[in-house]
Amino acid sequence: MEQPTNRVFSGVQPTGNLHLGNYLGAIRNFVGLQETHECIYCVVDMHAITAWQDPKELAHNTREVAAAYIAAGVDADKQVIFNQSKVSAHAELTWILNCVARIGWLNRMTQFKEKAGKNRENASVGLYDYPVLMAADILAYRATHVPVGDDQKQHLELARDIAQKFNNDFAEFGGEDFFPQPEPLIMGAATRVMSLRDGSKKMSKSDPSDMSRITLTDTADDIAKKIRKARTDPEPLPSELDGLKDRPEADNLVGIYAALADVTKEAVLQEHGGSQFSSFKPALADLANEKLSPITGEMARLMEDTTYIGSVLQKGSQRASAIAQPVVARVKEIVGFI
Ligand code: AQP
Repeated sequence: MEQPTNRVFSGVQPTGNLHLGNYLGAIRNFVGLQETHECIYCVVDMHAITAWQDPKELAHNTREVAAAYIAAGVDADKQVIFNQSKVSAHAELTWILNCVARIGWLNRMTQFKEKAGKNRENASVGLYDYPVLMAADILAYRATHVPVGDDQKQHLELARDIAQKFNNDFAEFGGEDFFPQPEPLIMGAATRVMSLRDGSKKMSKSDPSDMSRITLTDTADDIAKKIRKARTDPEPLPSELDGLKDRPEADNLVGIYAALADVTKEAVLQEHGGSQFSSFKPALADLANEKLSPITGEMARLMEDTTYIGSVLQKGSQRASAIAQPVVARVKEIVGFI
């Protein structure tokens, strides 16, 4: 079985409130990679249900993530866009990889600890097993590169460990070098966008405060208001990167500006160093609106056309299955299933 050398896989959960962190940390990078890689972009609805989702909202949010991929610039004809639950290879491979992964490895996953919180006994088994499903997502396509935000780094390392252990455990049965070691691609000036209300917490879909995030459905007024009210300190912006140390909120806004303008944080500080937030924030709001409004507008247009989105997901899932099913069939042979 031929091993691809430049196959990208990534996904976003359809859990609503798609935000600037998802865009800058992941979706925007998906677009650039299609120039050089074969890309498979998944709407990971099976991951989404590891926490309760209203079924009607899940369906809407699934279409919305697909619309965001396309509106951001992913070519739905050339690349594969689909939702995870339509391709049974993900679930099938997860079971086999569950038997490769070790409980001790999963116990170290910080995302589970954060998401389960104090009420760990009441978290779903799916939430605990989330990283193994993620490994299966990637390995079912024998993907070589995975563009993600910084928060997913640990899960990627686990996927690499699982791939390595599978290859070792089954080396003499045809498993040697079967799975590649997927490389994380953590790109850009905003690999971890922080909450607008608290510079120590990442911007997230599940934050109860809508003011903590800029979403891909926000209007220009919403964006301006959220940035105006973003928490900051009383000092003006520094002119050097060093001056952002111990100023997490300032650092975050500068990082967002840099990522949106596609320049370095140093370049932003060269231009805005010495400015008060009262002048930097409106400049950031204008830039955010300039970059996001074409995407927001196109997403809204696509969301009106459920037939089109449905056909993209349908066609994408057939193409995804055609790649993943032979891989899973080979894995089954390797482990001895008849
Ligand atoms: N704040 C962020 N900064 C940069 N990248 C981020 N990503 C998420 N938050 C940030 C990246 O977006 C991709 C999709 O994420 P996801 O939807 O699969 O799950 P998540 O990481 O759990 O996202 P959220 O928004 O933070 O959801 P909740 O609130 O449910 O925890 C991933 O590549 C992720 O790295």
